[in-house]
Amino acid sequence: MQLKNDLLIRAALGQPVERTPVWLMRQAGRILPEYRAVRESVSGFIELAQTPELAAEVTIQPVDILGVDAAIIFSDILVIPEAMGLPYEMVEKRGPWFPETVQSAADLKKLRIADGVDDLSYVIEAIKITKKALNGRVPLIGFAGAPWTIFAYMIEGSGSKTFSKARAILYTQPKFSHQLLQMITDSTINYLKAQIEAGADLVQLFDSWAGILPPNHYEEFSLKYISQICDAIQSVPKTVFAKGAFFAREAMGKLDCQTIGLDWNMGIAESRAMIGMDKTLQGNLDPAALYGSDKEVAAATRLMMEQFKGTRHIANLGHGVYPDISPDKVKVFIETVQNF
Ligand code: 1CP
Repeated sequence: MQLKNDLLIRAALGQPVERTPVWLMRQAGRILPEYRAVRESVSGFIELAQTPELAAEVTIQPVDILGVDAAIIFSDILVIPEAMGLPYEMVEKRGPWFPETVQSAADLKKLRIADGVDDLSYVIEAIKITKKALNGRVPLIGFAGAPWTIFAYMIEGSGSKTFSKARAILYTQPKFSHQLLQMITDSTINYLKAQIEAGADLVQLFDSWAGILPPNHYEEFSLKYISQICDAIQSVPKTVFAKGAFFAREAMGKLDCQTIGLDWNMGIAESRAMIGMDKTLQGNLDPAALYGSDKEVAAATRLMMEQFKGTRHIANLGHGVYPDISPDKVKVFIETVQNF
């Protein structure tokens, strides 16, 4: 299926584009009343994510309603631990929770390397339905968590401000840490390959907890595994978004991927200098800028666009859109990019 709007893919590959493509991290599951209506028709996030027709519907909503240049498949990064044998629950208003966690090498017996097609068939089915329904209007982004971020949830059992248990284990049980990270990496490669086979046009790795590691541990316990994933996936463009990993930008410039995501703390000119000219940069408006008036949102967006001007760029926020942002402000952001 030929894409009618392939701006995202061309921008990722560093090919000429008529204008900068734009999408938003977390565009599918947070801000739209139309999303909440679908969400309320089921028991919760997990049922929604595991019902391919509904997952496809909420994936496409931001394309129809907001006019973004890409869709991202509705799922979560935590489907990987579940597919490896560690199920999670989504606790209303609190987030993910794992009844059982992994703490030492003995626990690895509970786990298996996930097969992307069999263990995650509901995501694969949702991608196929979405691709058909999109009919080439915009590219579909597949995604997974980066191994370190998934490891952090598997050890901790929930979200955490510090993920101190997960960080402690890197010091106390480095061998076990590497064994678990390798199992997550192998599962993620299988999963991303299955997503691509089903129709994903580009894939993104989310390393949401990159910024809590010291640089040496980031290199040893995160980048090493991200690098394996980038090397294993060759058929579509890859984006790596490592939130808070300002200290690793030079190293990220050497990954076998096309795009590096910037968070809003990362200076644009400085990041370009560290990462180099042969990567596309994605980002990086402060999500809080969307609390401003229409005029203020447009001005902040134009300031960001000016700073990326003339180099490879995919416009986005510096992290996920906040749940209480008005869809109208999101539209101002999108239209300002598209008219720039
Ligand atoms: O929002 C979308 O565009 C839909 C797809 C999507 C994506 C890309 C969801 C649905 N989750 C994610 C990624 C994700 N999930 C990340 C990486 C991006 C980021 O940093 O924001 C992370 C860290 C998670 C883990 C997660 N899932 C959290 C954070 C927990 C913490 O540590 O504080 C939470 C709250 C969830 C739940 C979740 N995921 C997605 C939705 C729609 C929800 C809400 C669940 C509900 O409706 O009850």
